[in-house]
Amino acid sequence: MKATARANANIALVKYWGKRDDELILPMNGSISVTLSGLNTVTTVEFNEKLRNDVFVLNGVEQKGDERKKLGNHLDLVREKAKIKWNARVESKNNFPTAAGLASSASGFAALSVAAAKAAHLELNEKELSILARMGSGSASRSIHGGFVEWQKGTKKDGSDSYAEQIAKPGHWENFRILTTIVSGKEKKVKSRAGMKQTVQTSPMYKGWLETVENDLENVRAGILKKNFSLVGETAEMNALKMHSTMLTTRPAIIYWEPETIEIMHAVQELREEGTECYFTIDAGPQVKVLCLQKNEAIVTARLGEITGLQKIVPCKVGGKAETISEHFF
Ligand code: 2P0
Repeated sequence: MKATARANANIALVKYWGKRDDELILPMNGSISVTLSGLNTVTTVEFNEKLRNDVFVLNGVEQKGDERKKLGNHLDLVREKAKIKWNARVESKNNFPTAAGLASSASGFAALSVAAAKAAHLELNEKELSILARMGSGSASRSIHGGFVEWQKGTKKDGSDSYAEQIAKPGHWENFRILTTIVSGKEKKVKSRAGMKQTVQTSPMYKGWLETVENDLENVRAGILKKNFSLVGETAEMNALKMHSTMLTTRPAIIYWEPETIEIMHAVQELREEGTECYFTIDAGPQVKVLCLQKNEAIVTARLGEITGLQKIVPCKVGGKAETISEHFF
């Protein structure tokens, strides 16, 4: 009862920030993302009757405490569905820094869900996999799919209508690029889960966020289908700034930006003023993702490369869906 899956990270163009149900992980608003090629998590799961407890090894380090508990809770969902009681050994590797705002939980729970379901011989369709991944981490619901993806917030109490669906296939927009910058490999101070809860409870800006997000979803959805880069980029950049203004006005304030984060934002604005179209978006961390088209990739990369403190630029195309693979870690 062993299986391995690989899932890509995703970056939201319209963000998920805030839950209406903490237990089932149901969001306050819908979100749209693009799946990233090359930034992935690979996870092997084996259910084994000889194991006395679940074992979780992440990037070569055995996890205890909260991380193992979260994993165990997620495996329980699979064990319940499959009617099995066995514990599992799980080994997982990210090819990018964990918990630095590069959505490791999205690719992590998507890969875990696909691998665990297969190892338990569950035949789940993509909707069921997205719901399962969502219950591990909200953004993971989107990493089940490739291409451009929308996670419907849903309205039902049981969460059965809150899952992600593909808006457009990876091949739909071949020249769309996401340049992921890495300015700090440090673990962030405020995890998304705690941060978004505080925001919903205390930010006076949160009401404005909810009032405008539907319009952002419409614009980004339409922009993707028409391949209107300006519409997608402008809306995504403003949506990220709106989310960060709710974070900044949370009590206590959540400031994810580092000096380099702001330098990159300025560089993107300058590039635009000079006629090179590009836009930024930022998640719950200091990393900036710069959106551009292939024709401008070299010029944007060169400008970002001049910023000291910027450790790495990872260029990504639109990536594919989560899938099982045949090589296992053990
Ligand atoms: C997103 N983020 O849409 C937003 C933008 C961060 C900022 O989804 O509590 O790790 O596990 O559901 O999915 C990060 O939050 O939070 C996130 P949980 P998750 O990508």
